[in-house]
Amino acid sequence: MLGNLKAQPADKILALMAKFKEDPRDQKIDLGVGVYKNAEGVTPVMRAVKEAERRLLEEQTSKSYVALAGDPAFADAMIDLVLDGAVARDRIAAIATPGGTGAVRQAFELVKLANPEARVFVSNPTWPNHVSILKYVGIETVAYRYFDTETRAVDFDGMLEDLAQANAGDVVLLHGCCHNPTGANLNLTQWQAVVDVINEKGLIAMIDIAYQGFGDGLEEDAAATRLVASSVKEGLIAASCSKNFGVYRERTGILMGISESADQTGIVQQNLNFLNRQNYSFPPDHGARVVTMILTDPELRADWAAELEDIRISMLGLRQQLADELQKLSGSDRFGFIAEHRGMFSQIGTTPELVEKMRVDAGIYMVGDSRMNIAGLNEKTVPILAKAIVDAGV
Ligand code: PLP
Ligand code: TYF
Repeated sequence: MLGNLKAQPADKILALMAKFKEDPRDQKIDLGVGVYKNAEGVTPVMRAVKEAERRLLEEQTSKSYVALAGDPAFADAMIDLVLDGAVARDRIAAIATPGGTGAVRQAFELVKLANPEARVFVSNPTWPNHVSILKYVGIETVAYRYFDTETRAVDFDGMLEDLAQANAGDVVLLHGCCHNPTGANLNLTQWQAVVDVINEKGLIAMIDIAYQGFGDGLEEDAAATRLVASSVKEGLIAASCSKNFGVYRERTGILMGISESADQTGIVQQNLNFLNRQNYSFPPDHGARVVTMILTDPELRADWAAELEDIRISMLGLRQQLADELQKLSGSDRFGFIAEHRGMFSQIGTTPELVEKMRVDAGIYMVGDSRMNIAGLNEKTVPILAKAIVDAGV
């Protein structure tokens, strides 16, 4: 049986991580996987997380199972963080999941259960796992235009034109903020226009929000998700705590299902619990409990928000420094988009050949689609990257 297995496609981002490790050069720069790193190149445990873990270690008296949906207090805290009352609580069903990836997977499985005919519209480009999980679950994917490789901004007319091709019941997957991989985002007027298409055509909104607090601020980054959630009849929201709480390996995320009316919430909740049971029974608890402790303790929450804000500001500073340096070296404004993009990533919009050239010549590791993780830089490496970009002829 096992001899029948065929090789599976590797994850390009994770493969790049391995390649970086093997590179013996001291001056190499890792702009690959989306993990926050401080100026020393360290991915720290956030202060509030350390403190919550310390308390948990002292106070926790049992590690017995919690519940198929996870701890209800986690759901309440996360629904509040993401939606802040935008939708009546009794319309929302939720399950804790292993990371945002788990939430995305369960969302697609729920779509398949509810409407096997539904197609999922995804941005071109999107996070590669969206496409590969859809394929694995057996859902047809349709790409909508999103990134304009000339302007490095959103091709909004193209996006609306493509979404107009969706049929009633199709799902539109949107990145709540900090688009991965491009860094280019819609403004709120554009979000409203997308909501109008969704409602006019009877589409189902699905939001993946993995970087709340990394773009314009905790509340600002949730504004689009709240707008969509409060304006549509039905929707799905997959949220990740990996980045904004820095709990990557704890696998902490949540899937919310918003029903048209409170009468349906029970059956949605029952289906979500069922999906958790089919896939792994009980979701991981440690990260969720830490997140809940932080969000419900005013002091821990304030300290967490302050540290997250420092992280956000540091990435914005690196963006501006890189845009300035590139303007100086290239004598043109064509890299100004780097300061306009938001989140961890910017796609610089060049060819895989030039990305490879920068890797070989200068030890710069960005993903083949020319996505770079801004947090992989520091003040000293920004000029090195800028020079490599200009030298490669980007
Ligand atoms: N969705 C997007 C767009 C992402 O970039 C990520 C990666 O961080 C995730 C979901 C899920 O991440 P995780 O499963 O680590 O929470
Ligand atoms: O896009 C990224 O880099 C992050 C981390 O299979 C990640 O979202 C990358 C690949 C993957 C899971 C997470």
